[in-house]
Formats: sequence, structure tokens, C-alpha cells
Amino acid sequence: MKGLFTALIVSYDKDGEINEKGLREIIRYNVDVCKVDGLYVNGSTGENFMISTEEKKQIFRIVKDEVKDQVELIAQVGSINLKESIELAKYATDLGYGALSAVTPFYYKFDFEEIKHYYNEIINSVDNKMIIYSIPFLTGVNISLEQFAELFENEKIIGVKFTAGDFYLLERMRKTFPDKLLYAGFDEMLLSAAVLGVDGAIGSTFNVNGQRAREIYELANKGEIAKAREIQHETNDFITELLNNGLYQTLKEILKEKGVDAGYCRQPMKELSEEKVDTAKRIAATYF
Ligand code: NAY
Repeated sequence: MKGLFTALIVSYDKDGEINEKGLREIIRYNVDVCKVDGLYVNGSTGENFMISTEEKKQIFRIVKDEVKDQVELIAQVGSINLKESIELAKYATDLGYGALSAVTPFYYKFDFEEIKHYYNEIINSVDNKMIIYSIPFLTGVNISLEQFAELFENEKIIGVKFTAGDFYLLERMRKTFPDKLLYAGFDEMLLSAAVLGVDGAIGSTFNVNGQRAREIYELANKGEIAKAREIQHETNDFITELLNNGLYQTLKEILKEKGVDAGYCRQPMKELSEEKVDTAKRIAATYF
């Protein structure tokens, strides 16, 4: 399960329905053009927290059917409805997903005992492995080194998707958990995370920028830092423009420029203005 995983974009039509044809095209683009090692399905980038349980299952099904065994698949099943998480964990496991992931439960201020209970309940309900999805800037949930150690006591919890900028903590985790899988979650910090020895990365921008991410990651692992830095600079010029213009909407617009039917975002996310569509087209022409 090491390597580069795209946090998969999902194509929705104007009414917010899943566009299966478009989703299959996005998957093919990631596997055939971006050449990533795997897909992270129903993460933030898949607009997961705005869709129903049935829709989550439909996406898991379509992705598995399109990919077969071509690349690795991780199913994000986290939800503050623990029963839903368990249902999705069973569903994705039965479909043959190689690992599960679950966002730390958010919104209510769950204490650590509750968070630990959540992870153990999900992963002990299935014959699969769990990657913790830690994204404090969106969830408000910070897990300390000692708490990670406690979660990792369950051997089925094999790693963490670390979407945070706390590189002191990341370094401590690398030293403390040499056998756990650490994935970088911020694409704009991929080089720095690679230098610290992560096992891979999971990123939204890999939907279009997978090849540059691969270069950064491989150069860093070979110790060719100056070359890797050049590509990270170029990548971050792109990511800065992307974030300024609207992250998921602009990724979809870039995919459309590549002939992929990437559709629209699910409401309440809004559509790009005409001006922003033009900016997205310029970003696509500049970087891809
Ligand atoms: C997810 O579940 O889709 C992710 O968290 C993927 C990681 C991304 N985080 C979010 C919140 O989108 O790739 C990052 C991020 O988009 C990128 O680094 C730009 O900031």
C-alpha cells in the first residue's frame, strides 16, 4: 500500500447526481495518464460528506468495477454516524478494497476514548486494515504522538494519512512508528514530507498533477533534493492558483480541458463564475 494515491474527484451532474460515465473517465485518467499507484475513494475530494450512504456505496462499486486490480484502492468510510461507517467498512471490504480509512470523528468534541472506540469498532467489524485520516484543520481534532501510539496498539490500524503541517510531529511519528504507514496529505508539502521518510502521499491535486508528484517523490527518495525542489516550486505555483480559484471546481475544469467529463461540484459548493472558468482554462494551459 505504499506510493502515491489520488484522492479521487467524483463527477456530479448539474442536479448533483453521480455521473457514472464521467466518474469512470476520471478513474481512467488517473490510472492511465497520471499513473498513480492507487486511489483514495470517498475522501474530502470526493465530496463525501455531502452525499448519502447509498451514493457512497455506488461510488465504491463503480471505482472497483473500473479499476479491477490495476491499482490499489483505499475506501474512506469515516462518518460521525458510526453505524454508517461500519456498514460502509463491510461493503468496501466485500468489494475487495485493500484498506479502509476513516476521518477522525468531528463536529461534536469527542474525547480520545471515544475516538479510539470509533476506530476499534470500525476495523474490528471487518477483515481489513485501517488508515487513520487525520486532518485537524477541517475537523479540529488533533491527535498527539502518545495517542497515535495507543491507536496503533490495534495491529489492524496500519497507518495514518497525515494532512497537517506539523512536521515536528511527523518526524516524531516516523522515528516512533517505523513499521506504520505514513502518508503525506498536503500536496504543497510533499517534498518536505518525503524528506522525512513518509511511505507515500494521498492528494487531490494528483487527479491532474500526478506525474509531477511522482517526480518530486522519487527525486526526494533518491536524495536529489535540488531537482525535487524545482518541481515542488512549479507544483506550488499551480496549487496556489488552484486554491485561489476554487480547489475542487478548478480541478474539475482542468480535467474537462483534458476531455474528461468531470462535471460539477455538489451543492452547497457553488459553480465557478465565468471569470473563474476562464482562469481555470488558463491554469490548465499553463501547467498541463
Ligand atoms: C481527501 O480526503 O480528499 C484529502 O484530504 C486529500 C488531501 C487534500 N486535502 C483536502 C482537504 O482537499 O490534497 C490535499 C489538498 O487538497 C491539497 O494539498 C491542496 O491544499
